[in-house]
Amino acid sequence: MKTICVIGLGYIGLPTATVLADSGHMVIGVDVNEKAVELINQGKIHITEPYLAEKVAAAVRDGRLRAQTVPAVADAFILAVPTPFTGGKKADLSYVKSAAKSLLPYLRKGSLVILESTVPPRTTCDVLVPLLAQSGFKIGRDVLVAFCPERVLPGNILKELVTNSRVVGGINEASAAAARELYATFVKGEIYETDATTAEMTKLMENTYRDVNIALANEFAKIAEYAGVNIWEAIRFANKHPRVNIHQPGPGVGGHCIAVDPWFIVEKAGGRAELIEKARQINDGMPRYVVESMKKILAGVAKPKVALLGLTYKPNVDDCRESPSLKIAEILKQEGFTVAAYDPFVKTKGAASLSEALYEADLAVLLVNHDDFNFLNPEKIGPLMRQRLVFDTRNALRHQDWEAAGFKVFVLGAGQNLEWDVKNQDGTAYFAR
Ligand code: SAJ
Repeated sequence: MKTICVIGLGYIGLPTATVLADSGHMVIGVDVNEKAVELINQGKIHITEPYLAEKVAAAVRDGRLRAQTVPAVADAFILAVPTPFTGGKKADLSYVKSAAKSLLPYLRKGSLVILESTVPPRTTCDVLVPLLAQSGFKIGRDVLVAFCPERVLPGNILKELVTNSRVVGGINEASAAAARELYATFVKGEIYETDATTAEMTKLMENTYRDVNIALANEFAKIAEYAGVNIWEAIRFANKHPRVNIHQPGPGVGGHCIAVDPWFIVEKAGGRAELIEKARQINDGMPRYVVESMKKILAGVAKPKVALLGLTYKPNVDDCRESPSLKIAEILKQEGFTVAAYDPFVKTKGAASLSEALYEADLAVLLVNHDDFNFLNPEKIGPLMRQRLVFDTRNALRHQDWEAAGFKVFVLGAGQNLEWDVKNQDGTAYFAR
């Protein structure tokens, strides 16, 4: 049993704190947000993540987790603070720096400091270590330091924290070994030891791999529209190949990880990250592309009203950070559309109800495939709308049901309606659907 101070009680820090408490450690959670600290000490939470509320309540009740606004003396410190952008798509390390400074008075001989926040390569060695050295301790001998990235999927964090494998990157072997010992108390997956910079790069490569793959899917979707192919079908078939795993196209990439982390590589790559940068641009361009598609669907409609279904960055979460839906809403408003939006997970933005959003709309657009939207009933929705037009950017709706209810269905990446109609004036259908 160790005393562990987790600095930053957000989407990563708070679940990590509860899992550590669950494994028998004494955990002190630290956050500058007084409201969050107060809530946690009452056994409540300020974010949404399945099973987290119960876990926090139990850990606080058992006296294994308490929250406060300043660090305390501990055997290990885990830094899980945000690393957003500064202007110019560069990593803002100010939270990492202030967290590191805040723990200086509490370091003791034998302390272990672990950085979990995603950072550009070399940050642990070039930024964190010099800061910690201000304590007067010999870093790497008296105080051990490691970079141990989280790789959990929002929506499934508590499970993945335990089952995923971990990469622990020490500034030296003693640091990596100490970090491994700590994670081994709750991680059931493999734990791989390496150096801190390799671990930083590994984390960034994981999310960049996904971003580039999604960009490829989005590019395929645009080409499919042009060529009269249904991309969803084509990807499904291509992925039957044993060594192919094309991702899913969509209205863009959101969230605080995949849409951000590739830029941390670009920042340090000295112009070598050409594909990575291009992929970011392609994914960032998708909201505009989706709006252009809507404009084609609604060509000739006076003062169109669009109902956006889904505001979060991905299904079944309440997180709207970097959400493509918000960008789409913004562009539509700039273009003079009347925009309504509904999201069952977001009560603070958009319409209060689905029917309010759809009322007298000319086009319904599915942007996020929340499970709740499986229950959309086109028979009921049709009479609410001014026109029966639906645009599915996730290929998630049951299109036959919508067609049966009198809707004209448009699907992102399905080349039956959009570019194809525009490009082919001879009236010949490329292939019947
Ligand atoms: N998306 C697509 N097409 C796809 C997959 C995703 O358009 O085929 C979009 C989603 O709609 C969403 C965005 O990408 O807007 C990102 O969603 P996600 O579910 O892929 O990932 P995140 O951002 O929730 O979590 C990622 C995960 N990284 C990887 O899968 C490599 C997670 O394991 C990381 O821990 C997390 O980033 C993080 O914290 O870095």
